[in-house]
Amino acid sequence: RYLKSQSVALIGAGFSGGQPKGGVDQGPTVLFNEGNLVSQIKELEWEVEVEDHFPQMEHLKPNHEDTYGILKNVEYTSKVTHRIHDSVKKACEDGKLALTIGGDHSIAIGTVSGSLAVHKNIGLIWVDAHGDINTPEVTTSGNLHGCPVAFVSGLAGEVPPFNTWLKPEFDLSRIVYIGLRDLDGPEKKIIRDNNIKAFSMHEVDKWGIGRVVDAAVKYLYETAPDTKEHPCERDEDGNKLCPIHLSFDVDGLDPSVAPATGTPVRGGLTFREGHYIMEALHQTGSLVAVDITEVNPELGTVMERQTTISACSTVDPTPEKALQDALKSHATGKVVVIA
Ligand code: 6HN
Ligand code: MN
Ligand code: MN
Ligand code: MN
Repeated sequence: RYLKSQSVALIGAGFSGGQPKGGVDQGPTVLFNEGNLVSQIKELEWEVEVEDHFPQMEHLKPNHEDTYGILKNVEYTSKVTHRIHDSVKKACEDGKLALTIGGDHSIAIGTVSGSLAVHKNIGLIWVDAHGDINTPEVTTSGNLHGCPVAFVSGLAGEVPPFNTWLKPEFDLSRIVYIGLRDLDGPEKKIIRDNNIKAFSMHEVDKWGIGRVVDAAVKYLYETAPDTKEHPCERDEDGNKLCPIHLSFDVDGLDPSVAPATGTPVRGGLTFREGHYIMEALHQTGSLVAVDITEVNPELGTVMERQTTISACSTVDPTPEKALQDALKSHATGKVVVIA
């Protein structure tokens, strides 16, 4: 519907400057190499064009004087997310699925603003234990991976040098959270005051992941802005539709499923709940952009790292594989991934 071909623009965004732990910059490398992401996507009959950014960014280095108030690495993160923005925007203009592999979640400043630049009525599904909506005033860590939703929506205000390129035009009525269970106090207030749609783990327990994903998609479709300038597509019955961007933080999954991540929180999504989200969103036919973030292969044991990589793969190398092969046509939902 929104894509011009079965084609993925795979964007490697191995960036760790949005938080203090090393290793998360190696996410794309291990998912491409150990996780065989490219060949797995090709097996599902998608064309893949790989764009690995970070090698070209080596001259950009963190620097302890690079701060804005309590925020750390602002100039560094601004430069990197601007490049990611340009890549995602280009992929969307070309009608390809923009699949960005992080990197910490600050990269979403680039991915969300990039897809929004092309798809004005896009809806965003944010799978995460955390809200990532801290502003420069309320963050206590100063880590930018806790702030991307505030940056793209303008809640963060004018932060140099982001304000030289970032148009903070994302409307907070266009995000739905799934999997929340660790919000900072001020984030709870921001979510309440802005009436943001959120399904925490409590709602996943209560309704089941099937109903939660249905309700999330229905909400984004029904509330999509439909203007003369940017009219919505419609289904056969005349109901509004909109493009969808999924930003998937692996810490949305339970630490037993994805232990190799910087800020794990117990009580998360199961392996199947993660895959179900991917399958169901694929079936909508409206996905235009996907981010997989916060895979940190240096955290945890070798086993834990493999468990995490496998949770992010298109095809699981366990007995479940036989079943997935049998269901292939429908398993293309996993194109992307991930858990
Ligand atoms: N993530 N709310 C905490 C902070 O530092 O602002 C944790 C953020 C985690 C961010 O997991 O993408
Ligand atoms: Mn630009
Ligand atoms: Mn996150
Ligand atoms: Mn998180």
